Amino acid sequence: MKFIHLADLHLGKIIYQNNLLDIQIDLLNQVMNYMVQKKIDTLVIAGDVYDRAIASKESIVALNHFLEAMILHYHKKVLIISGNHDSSERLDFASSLLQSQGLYIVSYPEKEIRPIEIEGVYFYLVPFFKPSYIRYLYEKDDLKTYQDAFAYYLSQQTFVEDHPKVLVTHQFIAGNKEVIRSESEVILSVGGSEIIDVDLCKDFDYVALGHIHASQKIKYDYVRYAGSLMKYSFDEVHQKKGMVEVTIDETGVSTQIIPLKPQKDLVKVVGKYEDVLHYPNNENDFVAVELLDKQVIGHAYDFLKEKYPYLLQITYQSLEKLKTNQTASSLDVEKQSPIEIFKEFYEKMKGEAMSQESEEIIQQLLEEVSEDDAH
Ligand SMILES: [Mn+2]
Repeated sequence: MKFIHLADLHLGKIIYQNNLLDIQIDLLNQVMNYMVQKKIDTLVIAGDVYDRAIASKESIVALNHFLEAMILHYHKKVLIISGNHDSSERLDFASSLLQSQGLYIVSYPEKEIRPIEIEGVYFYLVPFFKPSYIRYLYEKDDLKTYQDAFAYYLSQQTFVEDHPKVLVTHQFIAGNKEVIRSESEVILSVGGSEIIDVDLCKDFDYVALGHIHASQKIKYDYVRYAGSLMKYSFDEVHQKKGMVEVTIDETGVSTQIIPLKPQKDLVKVVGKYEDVLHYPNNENDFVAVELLDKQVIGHAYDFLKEKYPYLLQITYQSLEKLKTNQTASSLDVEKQSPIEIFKEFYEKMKGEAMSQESEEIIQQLLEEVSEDDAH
């Protein structure tokens, strides 16, 4: 059988005041057309359907239209889990209503997963969860980390042995190599590690991941992040976005990335002001211009905006470098004595030099602190 794996749609996302919904709808239609054309009957969406917990009305309407066309018109099956950006309650709404038609939405981890069998392949849907949810679900107070909770959750399940099985999840699964991250992702765990070892899911035939926005495999060919539907931050400009076409048959599992073409792309244009003004392309794209000029050009924004109507950002490479140098020079603090650093800080904050009296107090405090340290 074949299915399409998508993730991180982030419907209704806004970048620099531009709502991306129309572009996203067009991309979803590209997915639908491809599936119709290739007679692929199952779509898996591995979380972050909406960009925010309180999704805009337009993005809810857009998703409804898409699902209606997919399920009622084309009789496709759609499997969805919620991600860390989705509100589980909102995604859960009416989820049991359309199961008979082929829409499966799981927004809370089930105590015992009920797999969905399609053409002999078993799909296990595991929506995003925090360790606290698993502690509550099984009354196990000792599950502290994401890794603990995920391992325990899987250990409580029974999986089919004699059929291919697919895990769909939205956790930060990582292997021995560094995962390519982007600014548009949100960190799952504040303090503590959110990382889960990929080897916990190595017994599946395919693992459909969501959360990380760069399309990539994790240690194994059959463990994949689909990546986001389109580029959502300027550090993603060199990433290729698309959907994963997964084939499972007697010979095993194979994947193929099918590129998606957004009506407007996110691009970075680099060069000297005079050159950038005359580059031939990208008039219709969301553009970040990085200027190589040594000096700041007055009115650059206005002129560049005429050339690139969707100009979102201008930066200067030389200024960026300067910033880095400043940070480097502030490392000199290591060579200064604590009282010198304190005096400098005081002067910066108060706009005047520290009085002799204050200096003595600080000096005394510093000595007390360093005595404490010595113990
Ligand atoms: Mn995401």
